[in-house]
Amino acid sequence: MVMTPFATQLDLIEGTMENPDRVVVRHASDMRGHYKDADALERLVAAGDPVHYRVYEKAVPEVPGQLLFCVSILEPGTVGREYFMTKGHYHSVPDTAEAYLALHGQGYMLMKTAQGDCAWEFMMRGRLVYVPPHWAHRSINTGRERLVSFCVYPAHAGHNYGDIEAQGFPKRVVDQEGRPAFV
Ligand code: PAN
Ligand code: ZN
Repeated sequence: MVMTPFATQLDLIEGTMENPDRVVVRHASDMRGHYKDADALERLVAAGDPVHYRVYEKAVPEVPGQLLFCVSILEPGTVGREYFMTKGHYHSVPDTAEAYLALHGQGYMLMKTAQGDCAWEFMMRGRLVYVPPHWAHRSINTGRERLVSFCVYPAHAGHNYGDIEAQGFPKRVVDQEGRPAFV
């Protein structure tokens, strides 16, 4: 049986999707273990546990040949000196890539491989970051506005968060006198 074509409407500045099938909302409390300054994160949780980021997706069958796509909105801010970021993950099927088109705001895509390579790419409106297969990826909002991006990847890729929770990334991105620094 063939699948029926569909369309959806995105707001490229707000980062919202009309009639999403799934909205993932991650609060500060969902980010425990990811920031260096755990006390600063707990203060943020106690002060109202604000939303860190939201991801809007349409559901498609998660099998080879299909594409998953999403828009995500990462709020601006810092935990201690570290900029707000996503959890980050490898794909469970490691040989699957992902393309990220930045739509609004400024930040970085931080990437690493299990072999110890680390890379980052700047994100601003119109920049497309290609995350090759085997690279874990995390987006980081280093600007003062929301970082909005659109991503697309093979629908069977899956998400492996455990390895990042266990090992983190080789670099942290911190505010040094108002500018991002990789430490
Ligand atoms: C994105 C991410 C999204 C949220 O859709 O899932 O930006 O980041 P985390 O999943 O790391 O919390 C993606 O990379 N999908 O594969
Ligand atoms: Zn991904």
